[in-house]
Amino acid sequence: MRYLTAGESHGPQLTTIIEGLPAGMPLVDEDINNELARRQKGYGRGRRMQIEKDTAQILSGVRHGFTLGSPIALVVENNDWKHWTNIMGAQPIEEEQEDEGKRKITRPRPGHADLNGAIKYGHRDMRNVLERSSARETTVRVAAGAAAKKLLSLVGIEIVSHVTEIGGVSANVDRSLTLEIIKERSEKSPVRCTDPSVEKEMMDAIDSAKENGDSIGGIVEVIATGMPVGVGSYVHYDRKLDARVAAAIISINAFKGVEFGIGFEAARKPGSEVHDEIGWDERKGYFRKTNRLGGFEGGMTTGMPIVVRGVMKPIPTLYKPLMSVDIETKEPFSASIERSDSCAVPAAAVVAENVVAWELANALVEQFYSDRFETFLEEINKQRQFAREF
Ligand code: EPS
Repeated sequence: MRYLTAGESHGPQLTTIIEGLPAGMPLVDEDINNELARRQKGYGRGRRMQIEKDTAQILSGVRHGFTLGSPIALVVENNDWKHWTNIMGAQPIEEEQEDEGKRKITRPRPGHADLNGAIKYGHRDMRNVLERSSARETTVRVAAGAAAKKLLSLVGIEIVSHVTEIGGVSANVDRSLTLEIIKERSEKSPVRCTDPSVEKEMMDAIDSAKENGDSIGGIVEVIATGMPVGVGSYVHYDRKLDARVAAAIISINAFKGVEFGIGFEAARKPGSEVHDEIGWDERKGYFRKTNRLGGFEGGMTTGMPIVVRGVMKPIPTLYKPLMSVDIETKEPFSASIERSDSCAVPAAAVVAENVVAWELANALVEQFYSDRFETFLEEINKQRQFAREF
């Protein structure tokens, strides 16, 4: 499967074209819109989220609620576009309108794509970079992921996400919680956290960052259950599924690190406390007695839950800006102040969940016959049975 996204943050719309979902798979607007609504929530977001009410239109590839096998085009309109038609329009503008009409940016914000992107493409107006590097783009990544998530749910794979840390406030992650409870608690929580005892502290941390004109980051965790054993590859570096999942996480705006299972803790422990002992039982077949490796061995799924965490840095757009250099005058200046969120970690958890869903679905589609949905499902179930009886 593949998808491409297009769209500027304050342009008319965001678009994605998805290719490779099996034909005959049920897919309706709500499957996508539910995910889009989840992504818009979360304590710490700025005013933009009050302007937008993200809904996707399915413009191709689906007929009467089922995929056709042809590319699926999804479009999400930007409500904010109406305030930006002059600034972001595709038509040339008169020279005398240039300054006012462009809202030109010449002061790059440290930590953003502004300066490197401007040098890369030769943009003297860094709005040309900012508009596309904005995390607004994650809207349609979630839309694409939502279609993948639908595929996963239809083949018995559940995926959830939650926030484990915000601005140095850590949740006590209870590993005995069921997926259902993680989902229920995180969905109810304004910070998508399963531990109610730290929720307020996380919100206070966001409030104080906002008061100080600052921003804070955090850690999100995605858990997926029900993947068949042996999806991915130990044979080819570019088909190792853990590597693809890691790349998907790091590709989310502002993500700087990723770990599976006990993750970086593995560096501090002996092998006997890192690897998961293998067991067998008649009903389940092979299983691991623990899941410290987070569902992957040798680039392939073990059949245990996939547990992956990503770290998001604080959003670099600050009301208390850091020093930068104006690219016109080369004089030191405070970086441009743009409207922003003080914390987008709860929303980023939903993004992470959906981009991971995409990678898992993609690996399944690649590994199993996938032209017709029904046969695809049968093949996956055959593999599950094969692994149980092996
Ligand atoms: C973002 C800046 C803000 C965020 C935006 C990401 O947008 P604006 O520039 O319009 O205030 O709200 O996130 C979204 C619009 C979104 O949908 O998540 C940035 O610079 O990355």
